[in-house]
Amino acid sequence: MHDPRQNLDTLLEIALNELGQQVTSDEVENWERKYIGKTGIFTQRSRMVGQLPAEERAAFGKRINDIKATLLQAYADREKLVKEHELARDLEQGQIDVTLPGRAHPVGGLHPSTTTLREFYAIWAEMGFQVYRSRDVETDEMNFELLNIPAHHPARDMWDTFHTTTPGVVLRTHTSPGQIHAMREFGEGGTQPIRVILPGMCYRYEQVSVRSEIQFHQVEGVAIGKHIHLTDLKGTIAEFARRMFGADKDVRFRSSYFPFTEPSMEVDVECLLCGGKGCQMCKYSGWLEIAGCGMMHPVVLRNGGYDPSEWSGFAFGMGPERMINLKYGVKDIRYYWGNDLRFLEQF
Ligand code: FA5
Repeated sequence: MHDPRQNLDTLLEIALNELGQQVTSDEVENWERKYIGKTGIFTQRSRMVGQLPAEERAAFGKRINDIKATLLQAYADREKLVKEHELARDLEQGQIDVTLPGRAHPVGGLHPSTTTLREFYAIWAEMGFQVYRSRDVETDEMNFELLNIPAHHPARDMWDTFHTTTPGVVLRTHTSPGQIHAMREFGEGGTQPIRVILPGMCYRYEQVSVRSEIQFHQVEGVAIGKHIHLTDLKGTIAEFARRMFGADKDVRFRSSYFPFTEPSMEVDVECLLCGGKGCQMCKYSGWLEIAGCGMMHPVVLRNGGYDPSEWSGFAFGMGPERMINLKYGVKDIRYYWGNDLRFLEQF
């Protein structure tokens, strides 16, 4: 076997040169196997140390170790460089354009009834009315009796009622029982003025049609004070209509009947579609109905704890769904609870 020291410098130069030409991780790995791996050229040389005379072995061992250290360092440097290049190339080739718009997630919106109720709250709040919520399930007494509608009264026919299995307990047919709750809660025994609106769901056992649902919202309003007159009621409602439908819209009051108000009226607003000329929506009358209202009946005031010889008040009840119909020309009230997104997404 030839001298293990032969051509060591040349070999080192060749090895380093060759390393400089390896451009992929695989090539660098092959280089490592060829020169410094288990069976690599320099490893084999170092194993041949036994063939040298004893006094020369230490010097050779040191030399070959220095060479191997140089090669190991060069190998590590090259490997790092090649890996960095490969990473940069992978990143460039496998690039994802993060600026592309993603898939849109469907986002829910507010139900048109909710939006309209909020519009109501804002308008009435500006006019000094606070929101008071009362229950959906009522006693017959609250829903009818205390509102001056005794059991025998023919006016009960105006409200087709859902009764519960508990005798005397009904789903409220209107928000008017809230009048009694509000008077009793805020009136402090009939000594304090009140201005509240009472929004909420009402239920009626009636034939479902384009105009009538078995459940719908109402917003009741109550104002009680010492000198409240019919003119206050008319002015307040007209102002509400002006803010809700626009300053150019006229309102009119027609006499009507409710057992809990005296006198009673229905409120109409000038048709939003034809401006009063007459069209299909207003059934060629030029007017659209928006509320029932009146001066609070003395019996009702008394039931709420007020002395009607000293106190007076007005009340009204509006249906937001029918109002949205008017405002947006919705032709069928059944859409509101029909769960059809094609309808709901239009608002
Ligand atoms: C009442 O319920 C009275 N409590 C209103 C009132 C309050 C008068 C205070 C005087 C003083 P009416 O039954 O007309 O009145 O209903 C009031 C409003 O509720 C209607 O104008 C309408 O907008 C709405 N409404 C009534 N029934 C339905 C229904 N089936 N579907 C949708 N909206 C309805």
